[in-house]
Amino acid sequence: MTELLTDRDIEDARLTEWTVVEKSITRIVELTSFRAAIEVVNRVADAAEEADHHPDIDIRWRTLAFTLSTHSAGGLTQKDVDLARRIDALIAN
Ligand code: HBI
Repeated sequence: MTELLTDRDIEDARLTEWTVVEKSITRIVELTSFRAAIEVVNRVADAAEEADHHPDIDIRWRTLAFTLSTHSAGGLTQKDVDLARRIDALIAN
């Protein structure tokens, strides 16, 4: 069973670009074009498949919203923190 993280754990993870929304974390990012947004989505899809952990992805023109939670645990786990960090790195590149 993947351990649920405490609020303190999430604070300590210092995911400064992410917002805690109930039992998930969300990041919204605006890219320079729709194509650029889809390129990021495809890279995140590869990372999600590698991690076997998948964000909810909302695509609105060039604005993306990623939402992470561990469905099987009913909240936030280290898997969400790890993938959030990978998404941050993909967006930064
Ligand atoms: N993605 N966000 C998220 N949360 C999960 O619990 C999850 C997932 N992707 C695949 C997955 N779980 C599998 O391990 C099965 O639990 C469905």
